[in-house]
Amino acid sequence: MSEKTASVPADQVINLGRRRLMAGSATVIAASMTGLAKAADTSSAPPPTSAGKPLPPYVAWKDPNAMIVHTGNTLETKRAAFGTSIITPADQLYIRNNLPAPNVSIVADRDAWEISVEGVKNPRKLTVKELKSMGLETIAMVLQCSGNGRGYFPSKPSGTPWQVGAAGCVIWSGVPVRAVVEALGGMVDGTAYMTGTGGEKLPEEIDPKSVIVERSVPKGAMQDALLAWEMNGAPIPHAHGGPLRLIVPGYTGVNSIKYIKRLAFTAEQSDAAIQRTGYRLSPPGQKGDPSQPSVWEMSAKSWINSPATDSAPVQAGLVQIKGVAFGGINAVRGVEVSIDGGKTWQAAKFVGPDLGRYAWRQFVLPVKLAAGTYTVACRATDSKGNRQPEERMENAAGYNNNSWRDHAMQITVV
Ligand SMILES: Nc1nc2c(c(=O)[nH]1)N[C@H]1C(S)=C(S)[C@@H](COP(=O)(O)O)O[C@H]1N2
Ligand SMILES: [Mo]
Repeated sequence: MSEKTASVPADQVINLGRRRLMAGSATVIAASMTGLAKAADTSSAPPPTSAGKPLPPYVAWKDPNAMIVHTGNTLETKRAAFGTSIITPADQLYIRNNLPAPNVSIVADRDAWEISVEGVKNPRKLTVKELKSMGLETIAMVLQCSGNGRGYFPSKPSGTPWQVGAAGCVIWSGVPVRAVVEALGGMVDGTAYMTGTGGEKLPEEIDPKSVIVERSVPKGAMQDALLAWEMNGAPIPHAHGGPLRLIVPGYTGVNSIKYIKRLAFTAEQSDAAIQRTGYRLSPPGQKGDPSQPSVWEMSAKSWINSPATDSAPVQAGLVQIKGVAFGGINAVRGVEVSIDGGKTWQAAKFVGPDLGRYAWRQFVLPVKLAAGTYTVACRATDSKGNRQPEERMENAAGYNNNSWRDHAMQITVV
């Protein structure tokens, strides 16, 4: 990886990689295009989203009214589209690809997909079919891009300016990683990290370490991690990482590797750019480097979805203020709402079932509002008493924004 690319956040490094790839490797591109074309219903062009840009063909099955299409590889859910169901339906879930997805032919025979498990006493390849015989667990989890909320950074970091919608709450089913590790004799001595590698085809003419999607997390994250083949009760869509995805609950999205082909227990973190210099909490103006914290665990966060600024004006009277709250690595304990820009707060009530530590909860606060303009905000508290902060933590790439002030909204009541 060159000095020049080392200074930009991972989102951009990878885009740069793709540009190089497009310039240099017609075969790889042609191969990935074939995949896209096959995935698409080519008989009719996808309808444009209400934001304008049409859905890319490989996700033409998404709900065009729910999505904001930033680019072909970055789609977010509209704030007003998050309903009151706890679970985000597949057709409304955001998409973030650091590299073009592998050919869709990889889901033709899902059970045949192989993963290489390394750094255990008896390393070996396992098919999805074999994994299915080794255990089963289901977990509801907030999948959230590290850059969700980047759009509120006044410093305008490079990368997608996500607002709230690079997140969803999804149910995953698969085998617990700890069951696989146990079946293969346990981790080798000296393991400190769990490293997952994505199954994308890499361009041939550039250093694979500069583009490969390979992330390491502390080995303790293994306890609740899954190798999942099902999302919301159906085989994981190819676009969301089918046939097999590593799920690391409580960690930001980048750590949950799609189409995983290798899971390794390692003494060191991966030396891939996405781990070494990408996804680091660098001080503003500084390059990412391995001495800075990696973007791993998520913290308490919440936002209001309704009334939303992008929906119709609100009628005076009793208004139900609704939103989602989650604790990240810890369970969410409570959430408060303010209608005066954070001067005073009232406890909101959770609605619907509690799907566990890593899920979000829907909340509601009924308030009587007279005509006027209000700044509504919310702040979550996790089970350890950590409260969502007023201010974002400034960092060069715009990661981990959980500032309640940034997520506050002005609503007009008529
Ligand atoms: N193999 C692979 N895994 C990946 C990525 C990727 O580009 N390739 N992107 C990561 C990032 S940055 C995020 S936020 C999530 C997005 O998951 P989704 O597209 O299913 O919403 O996947 C993560 N896992
Ligand atoms: Mo991400």
